Formats: sequence, C-alpha cells, structure tokens
Amino acid sequence: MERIATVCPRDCYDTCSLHVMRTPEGRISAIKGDPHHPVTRGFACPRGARDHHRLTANRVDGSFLRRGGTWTRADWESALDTVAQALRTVLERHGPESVLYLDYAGNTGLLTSYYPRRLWYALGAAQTDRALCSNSGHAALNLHYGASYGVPPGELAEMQAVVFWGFNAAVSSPHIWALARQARKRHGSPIVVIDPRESRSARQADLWIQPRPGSDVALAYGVIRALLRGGHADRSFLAAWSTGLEQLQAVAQRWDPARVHRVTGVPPDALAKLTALYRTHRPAATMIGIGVQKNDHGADQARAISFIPTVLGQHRGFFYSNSGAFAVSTAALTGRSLTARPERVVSQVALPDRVQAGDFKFIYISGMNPAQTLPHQHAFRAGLSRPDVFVVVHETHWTKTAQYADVVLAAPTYLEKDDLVLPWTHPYVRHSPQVVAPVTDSRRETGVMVALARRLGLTEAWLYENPWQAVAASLADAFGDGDFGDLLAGRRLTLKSKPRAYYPTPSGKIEFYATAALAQGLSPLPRQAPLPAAPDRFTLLTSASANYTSTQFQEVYGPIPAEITLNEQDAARLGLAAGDRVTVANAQGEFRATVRLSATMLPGVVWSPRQYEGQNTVMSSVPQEIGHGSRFNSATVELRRSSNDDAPPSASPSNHP
Ligand SMILES: Nc1nc2c(c(=O)[nH]1)N[C@H]1C(S)=C(S)[C@@H](COP(=O)(O)OP(=O)(O)OC[C@H]3O[C@@H](n4cnc5c(=O)[nH]c(N)nc54)[C@H](O)[C@@H]3O)O[C@H]1N2
Ligand SMILES: Nc1nc2c(c(=O)[nH]1)N[C@H]1C(S)=C(S)[C@@H](COP(=O)(O)OP(=O)(O)OC[C@H]3O[C@@H](n4cnc5c(=O)[nH]c(N)nc54)[C@H](O)[C@@H]3O)O[C@H]1N2
Ligand code: SF4
Ligand SMILES: [Mo]
Repeated sequence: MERIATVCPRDCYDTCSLHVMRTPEGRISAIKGDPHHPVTRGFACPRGARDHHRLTANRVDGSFLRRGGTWTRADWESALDTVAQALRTVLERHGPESVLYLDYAGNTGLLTSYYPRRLWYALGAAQTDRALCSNSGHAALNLHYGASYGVPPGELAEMQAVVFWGFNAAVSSPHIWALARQARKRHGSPIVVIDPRESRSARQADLWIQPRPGSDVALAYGVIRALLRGGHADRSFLAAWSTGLEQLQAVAQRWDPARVHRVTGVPPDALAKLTALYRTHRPAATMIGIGVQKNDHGADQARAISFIPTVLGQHRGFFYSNSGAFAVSTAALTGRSLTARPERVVSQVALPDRVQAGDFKFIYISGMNPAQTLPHQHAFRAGLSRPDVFVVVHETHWTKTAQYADVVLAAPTYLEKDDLVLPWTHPYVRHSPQVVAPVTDSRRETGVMVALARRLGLTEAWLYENPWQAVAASLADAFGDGDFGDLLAGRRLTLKSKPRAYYPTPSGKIEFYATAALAQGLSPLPRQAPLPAAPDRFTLLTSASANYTSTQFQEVYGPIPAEITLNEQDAARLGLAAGDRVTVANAQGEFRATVRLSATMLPGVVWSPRQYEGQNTVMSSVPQEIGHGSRFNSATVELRRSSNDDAPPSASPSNHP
C-alpha cells in the first residue's frame, strides 16, 4: 500500500492535507487526514474521506452533444469544434458582452479554477463578481479594517473562549471546531454558539444564544453597550488604534437590554451571560460565519459583530476569512491584468434574471452547478432553456445544470489531475499530485481552454504559457520558508501573513465610523433593520449539512434530504405532523419538503439543509447593498400541507443538521 499526500480542493474553511492510500493495482482504498498537519490533525470529514467513491458513480465520460433532446457521444475534436463554432458565431453577431463564463466553488485549485479564466479575459467575455457566498462579509469588514483577515486557526487552541457567530463549524469546518474543542479541553475555554436554531454546534456549546434571524446587529450593540458602560473597553488601545468610538458609543447607547430583548428575543440574563463571558475570557476569538452574512442585511451583521473584540482591545480579534492576509497575486494568473480589453463583471446573485432576459447567448459553465445553487432558480433554468442561448457545461459528474446544456464535456476530479490549492483560513500549502489514472475520457480545464483558444485563432502568448509557470509567478512572494520548487518536491510551505495590527483604511486606523462607507453612500455604522412581521409567514434558513458540499456527494450519500424543520407549536397550528409533506411557497416559487419537528426552533422560523431540488425557486436574486452578496437566509415562505404521494425514502440520520 502506498500513501500519497494531497490536498482537498473543496471550497471549505479547512483545506485539509490528506493521505490517499493506493493499492499496488492503482486503486484507492482509503483517504485519511494528515496527522502532521497543524489543522487537519489526522482526520477527514465524511466527504473528504469518501471522495474516491465518487470516481466512478454518475461520471461524465467523454464529450456529449445534444441532438433532438437526446445526448450523442462525440469525439473530443468534433465536440470542441462545435463549442468553438458556437462561440465564434455569438462573438461575431452579438459581441463579447453576450458571452458569459460562469464558474464557482466546485474545485478551488489554481489550475482548475484560476488559470482557465485567461481565455475569457482574452475574449473580453462577461464574468461574475463571484459574490454568491462571502463577498458581503468581506466588503463589510473592509469598510472598517481595510481588509477582512483576522485570527489564524493556529491560535484557536490557546484561546480563553471561542464564539461561533452564525457559524455551524461542527458541520461546516470540522477542523476549526476541533481546535476550539481542544482549547476547551486544555484550558477550560468555553465554546459559545450564536444561532437562531439548535445546530449541531449549538448542541455541543457551553453557551447557546438564540437570536431571531437577522437581529444580530441589535445583539452586538447590546454587548458593546454593556462593555462600554461597565468600563471594560480597552480605552488606551482604542485611542491609539481607532477612530469613531464616540459615534459607535452614541449608537450602541440606544440598545439597552430591554430593547435588545424586544428585537432579538434574547432575554436580558442571556445577554448578560454573553457579555460577562467576553469580559472574563480574554482573549476570545469571535468567529463570524458565512451564514450570518447571507441575508437582507448580512453585511451589517458581520461588521457589527466584528466590533466586539475590537472594543475589548484585540487586533483583528474576529475571524471571517484570511484570504486577504496572504501575498498571492492572482491578477496575472487569471489573465485579468494581462489584457487591455475591458473587464465585464456581472452580478452573480442577479444573474438569473439577466440569463432569463437573454442577455447572454453563449454560457460556459465550469466547476459550478448553478441550476441548483443560484437564487431565482426557475428564471435561471428558463434562461438556460432559451433556444437562442448556447450552453456548455464542463463537469466531473452529471448534474442538474448539465441537463440544460447543449454540450457537456468531461472533467477529471481532483484525484485524477495535479494542482495547487490555496487555503483561505490557515497558511499551509502543499502540492496536489495526480493520484490515480483518469477513470473517464476527460480533459482538464487548462487543456480545454488552450484547445478553444487555438480554434478561435487567438494569438496572445499568455494563453499558451505553461500553467505551472504562471502559478509559480503568482506565488513568487508568497512564502517565507521556501519556494515553488520546494512545493513540487513535496514540502509543505507556509504563506506569509500580513501583520494583524495593520489597517489599510483611509485613516490607517480601525474606523468604527467608516469614511469609506460614507464615500460609497452607505451607512458608516451598521444599522439594525426592522424584521419581517407577517404572522403567517416563516423565515426560511438554509445552511450546510454534514454529508454534502453544496450539491456534491449525492453519489455517495444519496439525494440531499428534502426536509424542513419547524417548531412543534407552529406545526400544531397548521395541523402538521412529523413526516407530512408540505409545499413551501412564496410569490416567487415553491418546492416540496417533508416535515421534521423540533422543540427548540423559534416560532416563525424554519430550517432546511441547503440546495435540494426546487429550494432556490423561493430565493431572491436581488443582491445585498454592501458587497452584492446573496440573501438566502431572508427568504420568507408559507407552508401548506400537500399530498404524501411524492414522499421520498427517509435519508440517513448522520447528515443532521
Ligand atoms: N439555498 C441556498 N443556496 C445556496 C446557498 C445557501 O446558503 N442556501 N449558499 C451558496 C454558497 S455559500 C455557495 S458557495 C454556492 C455553491 O454553489 P456551487 O459552486 O454551484 O456548488 P456545488 O454544488 O459544489 O457545485 C460545484 C460543481 O463543480 C463540480 N466540480 C467539482 N470538481 C470539479 C473539477 O475539478 N472540475 C470541474 N469542471 N467541475 C468540478 C461538481 O461536480 C459540482 O457540480 O451555493 C450557494 N447557494
Ligand atoms: N459540511 C459542509 N461544510 C461546508 C460546506 C458544505 O456544503 N457542507 N460548504 C462550504 C461553504 S461553500 C460555505 S459558504 C460554508 C458555510 O458554513 P457556515 O459559515 O457555517 O454557514 P452556514 O452553514 O450557511 O450557516 C451557519 C449557521 O448560521 C445560522 N444563521 C442563519 N442566519 C443567521 C442569522 O441571521 N444570525 C445568526 N446568528 N445565525 C444565522 C444558520 O442557522 C446556520 O446554523 O461551509 C463550507 N463548509
Ligand atoms: S471538505 Fe473540508 S473538512 Fe472535508 S476533507 Fe475537504 S477540506 Fe477537509
Ligand atoms: Mo459558500
């Protein structure tokens, strides 16, 4: 048995270092976590550990053309000719603004997801702002701190407390969660979870605070008010490092415990517990989840939460994503800085409406399953179905999106190609070698890009540059302990990080009252927006579940369970029992789900694992004001009993929730 070290390429907090066990015949028998990696620490999650089970199931094998409603297998050369011909026609008739390159979170490798953008930059095609997942939180933190990076995971095990705020780390970041548990074991550091529902993390926490969804600005101001009034703010730190404390104080002052209770539902004694914990356990890490910034005012929530550790005198005492801490320059790698052609950026969240309107005549999709993961789902699907739109999907597996394509091209999985994956939390990097021979007749993203560039007669030399050379150049200044050659030799290197006490804002300080926000016409301080007040409607929360990465791993664990969890009283009022089928609907769309009951769900709030069939029909495609991110957790819906005829078999319990 051979052991090959590689890196998981999922868009995941943990970016695990993995050991793949390979038999002499070249088969993978197991995938395990690297015991020597400071964050992976010897275990893989349910997905990483079973990725090899996806090598054969449901794979796209070869290239396929749609002819009269059915798929015909074509040889690669003629499939690529067909794609190039369609692309050329659209370029000639409609111009590059009618060509859309749509990629996302399937595989974050530099060769899979960065380098192939060169073709689309060379053509001047439209690309999205990639704002669907985390942009609003980044933009929010940038306003006050100039950059969004914060606590490195390596410090968690030494923290006196770890607060997970709208972050279900036990499910979405099992290795960061394990580090927090280590701090608890070693130092008795409590774990706090702030979540409207009893997530897996909340169940294991020492303190669970349950605010209404979308009320976190009020909760954060309540904590800040108490800290300021109690004399617990670090005044000398704030005098030296921040501006705008007076304005913050004036706004926070208005959030007395009674008002916080009215808006958030969090009673004064729970607020006092949270404040006391922040006061007595220093330093604490405040872990801001991606879930908490995906609603109507998600960016405001993220920035308000971030103020708590700052008031206590910590430099960047929050964590959100550390991608901004590293000195990696991707502008040349992707081609963005290599061309004089105008950059055409379109909103990813608002894309469904534009696709439905026929703004794009040629859409090339890679590493994304947008027919399942974008909001306003039926608009997007209707757009892909337009007769005047040519759709190409480059995929490892047959997805819902592939069903809408004119051409489907097979891609190798990460185990079948070499690549380099950069983490966005911890700083450890190693090369990912090819582990097994390709299982299907596939072509990797870089190869398809070059094949299309040649067919289109493009002459820019940088389209034909050796991709590894481009990667090496983008990392020239990235490491303090070695260079690209060391990576290829199998060493693990550490990305250099910007200092924590560094604030590239207009004043060079932390700006509670953000001048950058004023300049953009935004509120300089976060504001608590009124919460929806329709008595018969529910706020639908959807979030990550343990056995799936968005829509991936259904080959291993079966379909994502189409379930919806609600409070027992709400269910009784609607005459619903566990196992009943309901229609979940709003003015925009509807889907069906099976009822699960919970004693702890807040009245008027329901929860589902995310991205099962039909779910995103009810999701809004209006981007957030700050950062243009999504609003998935602000969907409001009605529940209606529907017939039980279409009930699927119940799913494995280990996925929950
Ligand atoms: N309801 C709801 N919807 C949401 C969210 C939510 O909270 N609620 N969250 C949003 C968020 S945060 C995100 S990040 C998005 C995720 O949205 P997507 O990026 O669409 O997520 P995936 O389902 O992981 O799709 C990735 C696709 O890439 C393919 N893939 C994997 N590896 C490779 C490869 O090496 N090459 C190629 N060519 N393809 C590959 C996979 O087979 C998969 O089909 O979903 C968003 N949608
Ligand atoms: N197992 C697994 N892990 C994953 C992924 C996956 O699909 N599966 N996907 C990866 C990706 S792309 C992402 S973006 C991350 C997402 O992982 P997280 O950052 O953990 O975010 P979510 O899972 O969207 O939501 C986390 C929690 O936020 C809560 N929440 C929702 N609205 C609010 C609110 O207004 N206030 C508060 N306080 N809490 C709220 C939800 O109830 C949920 O429990 O996970 C990554 N890791
Ligand atoms: S999905 Fe995340 S937690 Fe699981 S193996 Fe990959 S990087 Fe690690
Ligand atoms: Mo995400």
